Amino acid sequence: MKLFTFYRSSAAYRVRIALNLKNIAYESVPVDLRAGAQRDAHYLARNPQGLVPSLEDGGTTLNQSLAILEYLDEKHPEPPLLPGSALDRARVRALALAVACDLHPLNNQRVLNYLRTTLGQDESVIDAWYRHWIAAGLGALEQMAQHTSDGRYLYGGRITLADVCLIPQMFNARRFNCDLAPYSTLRSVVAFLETHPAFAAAAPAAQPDAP
Ligand SMILES: N[C@@H](CCC(=O)N[C@@H](CS)C(=O)NCC(=O)O)C(=O)O
Repeated sequence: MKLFTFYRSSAAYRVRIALNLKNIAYESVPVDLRAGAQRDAHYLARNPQGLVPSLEDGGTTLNQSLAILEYLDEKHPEPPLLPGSALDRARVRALALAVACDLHPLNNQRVLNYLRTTLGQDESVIDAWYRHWIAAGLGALEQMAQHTSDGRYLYGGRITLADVCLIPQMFNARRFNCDLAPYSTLRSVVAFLETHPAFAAAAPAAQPDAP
């Protein structure tokens, strides 16, 4: 498999964690988002949205990290990223989607660049935007986690899709110096999981394209 990735892309980070958890060997192909490589014609032919990650498997390319995660889980079921019952799966997906669908897209590079360039906003406005959506997203997730987490995992006493989405998002929030003090449950999960070998090897600093 080939993973088209960027070291600090949180969506790519999710897929790296899953590949590591499942012990799947892959080649990293860096796409430099700072240089706009995601908009090169070659890459757009692979991923018309101009976003990382993309995963090539057996000559076919897959896009969208959540779709890729579920594909990997179906093809390589051990260890599972989703629990056994329909109800538990729905709850895990709700946690994962709160990050991947509602929080992350608002603070994506292209959204911040649009505010900065097309709409002419200065860095203080960009920062306020970023922090606002982090606080709204993580605040709600913390409330959810207080009902579902044992302080080590977001849901159900084992690693799930929800943790795979949480850890990269918390990395991003730290990178932008967001105040994480209000999210004690989320911080506890991060502290527990970030030393796990699959998570540590997927971290931005451990990537071949990291500066
Ligand atoms: N929903 C997509 C989001 C992918 C995404 O937003 N990737 C970001 C990096 S985390 C990206 O490629 N941004 C490039 C840009 O904004 O130009 C997924 O989960 O794969």
